[in-house]
Amino acid sequence: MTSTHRFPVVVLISGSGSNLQAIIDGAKRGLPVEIRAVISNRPDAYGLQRGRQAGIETAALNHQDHADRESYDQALMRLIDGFSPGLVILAGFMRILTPAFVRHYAGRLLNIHPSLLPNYTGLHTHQRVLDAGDRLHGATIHFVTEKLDGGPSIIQAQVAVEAGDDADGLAARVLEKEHRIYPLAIRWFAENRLKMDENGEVRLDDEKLDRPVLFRPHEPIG
Ligand code: NHR
Ligand code: GAR
Repeated sequence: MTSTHRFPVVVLISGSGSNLQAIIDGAKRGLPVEIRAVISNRPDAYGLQRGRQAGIETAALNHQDHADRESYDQALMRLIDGFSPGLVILAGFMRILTPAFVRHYAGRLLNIHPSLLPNYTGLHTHQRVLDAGDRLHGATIHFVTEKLDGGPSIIQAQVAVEAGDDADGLAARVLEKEHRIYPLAIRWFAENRLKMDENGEVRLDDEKLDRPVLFRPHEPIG
């Protein structure tokens, strides 16, 4: 596929960037996106190296260099908009975004969250799932709205909690699923099959999604 058929995206990260890598690898195998830039709020994020290695433009915009969230988010918006993306992808981006930022990208801002939302919004989800004794965990792709981890969900993948799991082991199994579902949701968006309207209603192939699609690895979906 030529780059003119590819949908322009910008990916925001804070850390390892394994979800970024899944998108980079997907783009090499037909995921119809052009990653215009990888941006990190942490200058030492390993994901910036992954981006450079793939020949993608990278930038670090350190939140510590800004007086408050408003000024940081204004600078981040200017940086992102310089790449004219049709979609902004949060991939392990660890800063809460201001309402002004979220509104600016309304309907074109996705996040991956490591839990079965609406359960376990916020941080440290794996340990909290273990502490609660849950037997089912997973990951969710959702549109970002002003409500933290509260925007409408698109697709979820489930992971069984095993006896003797610790947070790191559980996180690793959840990550494997994350790497499957994020490229899928991004493909739907890039192919114009997935939309969120002004009322926060999500449509996939013109059907209203009242609950997220459940990822089933052995069935051909998408
Ligand atoms: N912003 C808005 N407005 N809405 C959402 O749904 C967002 C968001 C920004 C990020 C990702 C989210 C997650 O998937 C996300 C969703 C960071 C924090 C957090 O508390 C919480 C949720 C998420 C990301 N961050 C601390 C903060 O003060 C900083 C933590 C750190 O730097 O390690 O911003 O879980
Ligand atoms: C992923 O598990 C992602 O779901 C989670 O951070 C990890 C990033 O990994 N995101 C959050 O917790 C957002 N608050 P990665 O950098 O290897 O993609």
